Amino acid sequence: MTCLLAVALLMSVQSAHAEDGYDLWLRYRSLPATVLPAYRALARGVLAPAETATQRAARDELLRGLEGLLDQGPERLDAVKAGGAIVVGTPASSPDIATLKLPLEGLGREGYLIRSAKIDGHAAIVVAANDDIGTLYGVFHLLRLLQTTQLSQTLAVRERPDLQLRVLDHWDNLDRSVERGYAGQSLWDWQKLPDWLDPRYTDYARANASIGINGAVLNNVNASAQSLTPQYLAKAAALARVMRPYGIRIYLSARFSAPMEIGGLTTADPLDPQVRRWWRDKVSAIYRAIPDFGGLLVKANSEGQPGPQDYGRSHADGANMLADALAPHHGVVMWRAFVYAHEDAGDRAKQAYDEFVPLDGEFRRNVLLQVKNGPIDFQPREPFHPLFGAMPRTPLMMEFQITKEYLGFATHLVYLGPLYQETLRADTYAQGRGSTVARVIDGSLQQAGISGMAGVANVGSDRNWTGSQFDQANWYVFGRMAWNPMADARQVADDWVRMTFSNAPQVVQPVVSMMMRSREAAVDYMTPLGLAHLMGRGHHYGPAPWDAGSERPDWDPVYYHRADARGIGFDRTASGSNAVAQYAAPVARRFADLSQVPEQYLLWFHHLPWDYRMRSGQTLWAALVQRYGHGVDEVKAMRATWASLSGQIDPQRHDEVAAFLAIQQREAMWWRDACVAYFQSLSQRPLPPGEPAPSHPLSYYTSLSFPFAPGNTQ
Ligand code: BDP
Repeated sequence: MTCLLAVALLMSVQSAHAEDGYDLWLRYRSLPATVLPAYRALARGVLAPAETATQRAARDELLRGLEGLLDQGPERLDAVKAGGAIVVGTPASSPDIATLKLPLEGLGREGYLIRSAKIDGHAAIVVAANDDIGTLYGVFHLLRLLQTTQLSQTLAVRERPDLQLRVLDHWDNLDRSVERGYAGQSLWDWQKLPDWLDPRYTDYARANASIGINGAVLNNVNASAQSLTPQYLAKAAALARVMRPYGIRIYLSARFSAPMEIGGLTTADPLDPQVRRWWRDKVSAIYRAIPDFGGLLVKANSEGQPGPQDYGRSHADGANMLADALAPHHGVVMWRAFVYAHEDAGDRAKQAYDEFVPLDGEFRRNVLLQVKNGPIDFQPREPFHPLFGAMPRTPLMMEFQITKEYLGFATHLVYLGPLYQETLRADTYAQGRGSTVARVIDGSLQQAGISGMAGVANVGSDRNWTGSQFDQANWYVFGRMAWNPMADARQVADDWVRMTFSNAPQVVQPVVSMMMRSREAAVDYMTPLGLAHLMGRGHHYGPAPWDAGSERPDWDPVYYHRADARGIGFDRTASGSNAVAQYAAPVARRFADLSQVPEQYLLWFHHLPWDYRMRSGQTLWAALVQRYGHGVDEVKAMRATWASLSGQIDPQRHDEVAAFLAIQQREAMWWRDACVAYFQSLSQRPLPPGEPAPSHPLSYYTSLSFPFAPGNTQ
């Protein structure tokens, strides 16, 4: 009996601490004994107003965090009575903060200070801002300092975001399927909204606020007009109410033909007065339901979506019509630059630039052009998009993909921090050296209009939110880099590992280093040396470099690698498509010149013979095979590292990650074998010494099919 009771007790304790990943980086588990006494003294109690919903969110988060981290309930103070008070507020909400006369100017609404201070002679930690939302962000920052054991007696943090709009784009459909989603169904339970508000909505908002994300586009860019009907606007309004205290604005994707589909009009021509009136009325109705609505995101005339060009109008005509409807309400249009048409026989990589550069200066002030990081489509590696720096009179907003459509879905461990960093720090030379992409999007280089960054979300209804434990890091790093585009990927990974797994150096160091290598590993086992888009057509699961003959050539891998018996690669120099000329002269020269082009972009810009001599002296063929093998070796190494951490990480998450790494290793091998077998069938070269033959003949790989691969909702 006693024994049974003990087992029952143990089980309940275990389930209370279930480590299924739901808590994300906000786990707030007890801190190491080495810092606990000092931290308890520094953070004895909380003095924070709780009049507004945002103030309550900040105070509750702080209490919740301290209770977990310090392993004891903090005091809720009503005055600073002794040392160890955490004082939170704005000059308006807190007399103590008002008395301190802190230098809050220049911090805007969202910035904050965290300082060690003396109040009535007592040591205190102050979290101060101009507005409640700034204090909420400050509280999350303070909690991060505790979680990562960086709290000290002399705090001097001053933060404000570099970008104004920090937005998650959900590619969620109204039937709850998620385009390119690998984490279960959509979070938004449209059927039960607006009456039932799943508590997850609040946890989603907390997670976003903790990393400074201040916007969410609720529905897929391949939009259904239904999302703009009164029925769905009421549901969106309910979500907006949940997210408002956390500083998150709701946006919607708009289908350009909505006036016809749900408005009964016979045209969606943006210059037609009736169409314009329809949008003005629709936007007013949205603002009646959601007074702080953020604006509309539009994918137009791309991949079959309707748009202004259907009526002979330009992208600027389309965007400006919506901008005019939104302007009186201070809403924005995020108009996507991801446009390409298969009727255009030219290089797909050139189309967005050709389309939009002539329109520079023609957009209203409340339009942002949302540009993917690279000129094709979220590949494991692409050079930066040539539009960055090429439209000095238009605010360009970055679009990254957080969900790993082209990087192994949820089961491959690929940390995207290095990918984001590589793009943001790339030098466009638009105004000479130092014209980084980060400076283009933050407005400091060219124009100081609205600024922003969007990330295609990877969250869904899975318990762990993102489909895997490590994909949480990609949501996290996106938020941190949207706040500060110059944030360091390694430093962010370090914070994330400490908050998510452990502060123990024997965990932090190896896990961070494996994360930092993981993206390069995926590039190597999928698309090394500048190759791109070799994934299976449609679903994008696994290798299919042989794929050809689809309804649109620019969806076929053979379009991208152009391999034959003589060589491989896409000639984008003057002898080919000349896409390279879309970059500023110093960049174009470097990419076009074989002696200067970074090896990582070699086959992106050049078509070369198999026996081309690499800088290492190897032939291109040998280097290609070796890169593929190296990618697989890196995954083996990650797996061994992770295995060595067993016992240092809770078994539930350790087992899940270990199982996923086994999948990744198998699939990395599959990628390597299939690509090597296929390219060898063209190159007719022997494998370099020491390189194993693929496990199966090419016909085996080409015979595989995956009709139910996830995320393919079209
Ligand atoms: C592609 C995706 C497709 C999206 C498209 C987009 O395969 O599902 O609709 O991007 O960004 O990468 O619009």
